[in-house]
Amino acid sequence: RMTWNSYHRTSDIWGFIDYLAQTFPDFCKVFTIGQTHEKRDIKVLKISNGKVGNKAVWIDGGMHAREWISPAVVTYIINQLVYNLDNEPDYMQNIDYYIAPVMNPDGYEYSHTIDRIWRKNRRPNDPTLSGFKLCYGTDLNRNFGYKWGLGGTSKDPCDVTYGGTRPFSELESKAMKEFIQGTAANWKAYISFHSYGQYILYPWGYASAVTTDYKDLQNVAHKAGAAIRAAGGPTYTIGPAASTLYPAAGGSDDWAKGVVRMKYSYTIELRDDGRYGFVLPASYIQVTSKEALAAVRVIVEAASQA
Ligand code: 0X9
Ligand code: ZN
Repeated sequence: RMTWNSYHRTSDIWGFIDYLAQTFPDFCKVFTIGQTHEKRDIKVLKISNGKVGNKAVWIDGGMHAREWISPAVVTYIINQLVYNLDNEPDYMQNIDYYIAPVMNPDGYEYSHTIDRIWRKNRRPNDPTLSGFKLCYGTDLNRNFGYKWGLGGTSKDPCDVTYGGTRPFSELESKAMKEFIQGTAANWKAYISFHSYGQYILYPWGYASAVTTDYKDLQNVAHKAGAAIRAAGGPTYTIGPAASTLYPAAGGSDDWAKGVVRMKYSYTIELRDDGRYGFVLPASYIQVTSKEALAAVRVIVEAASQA
């Protein structure tokens, strides 16, 4: 059973979305989009009222293993969409949601069992690339194929920001790419939940430049920030990722925007401001989820009009 008073393991989260698909087959469907190096499934839940003409929104969590608040918030959003959509505005009801709560299951499990602050996936790297030292994992948020390998990416497989040997070298990022590009959906928004720092970031992340439509993304981000505060949350810092946080190429948000052309592409860095950092106590799950849901409503409304 899913709760929002503690952090859950991957198998619980898969059990939760499989249960929803079984219980509400007209409304929920699970896609297993791939498997990890350690043979765990990577799953996406589609939630849709089936109306023709719905726009599509992608939401993911758990790309970075140690950011436990991210899968917790994403499962909260799933629960709200499945059990309370009637009480949401019309624009929330007429959307096809594709939601991947744990994009990096191997890393997430490793952070629960062995190393709480693990970030990358868990595929072993070629030791000849790092002076014959065996190092594990690629940073999935440096492995996407838009301006891959530019600033903020390491070529050393032992580093936490190692970008991989080529774009989509990793099973997780490749599965996501193939599913998104292979699905005939009218993609309008991309939301990736990370932590921590309380930011709403939009492209570009690879370098300090903005998109031609950045005003639209900025306006919606500011509305989302206001909605977070109205929900009782703190002030989230807003801006283009590279100039607001740091330049980092190969991010999923840049690929969603630059290649798939999902107009409203965001990375949301959830709580907190650094007091607990990645090790955010579970007592913060519900407040963080409520404010994240408020931000999602604003982005979905914009997507519905795009
Ligand atoms: O560095 C990242 O991947 C993200 N921050 S985190 O602390 N969660 O690791 C920020 C990514 C912002 N987007 C891009 N740089 N494309
Ligand atoms: Zn992250």
